[in-house]
Amino acid sequence: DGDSEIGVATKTKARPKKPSMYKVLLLNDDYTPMEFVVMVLKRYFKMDLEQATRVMLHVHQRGVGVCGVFPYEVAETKVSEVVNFARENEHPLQCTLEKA
Ligand code: TYC
Repeated sequence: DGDSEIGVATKTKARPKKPSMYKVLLLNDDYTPMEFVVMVLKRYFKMDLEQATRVMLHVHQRGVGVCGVFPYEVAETKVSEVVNFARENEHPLQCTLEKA
């Protein structure tokens, strides 16, 4: 009588969403030495000296800059590592996250 659902295909295939991406931002301040910021960018964001210097100067001049874009957990870890490293060295450097 037409009520049977036998053979009716439904699209329920599991499709894990791609993870949301987050920008890791570096903020300018008046006290953190330029060489320290360059070292941070090389160490935690795998930049070479030229890239790191360019990003550091951008932040110095504009107030904020992007270090990289990562899945949430990676971005969070980078922020923690950078802030911990700065505090260990008694610098006020600020690093934060923003949804990309
Ligand atoms: N403004 C700092 C100085 O003149 C250098 C600096 C650059 C600090 C980038 C933080 O995220 C920063 N020593």
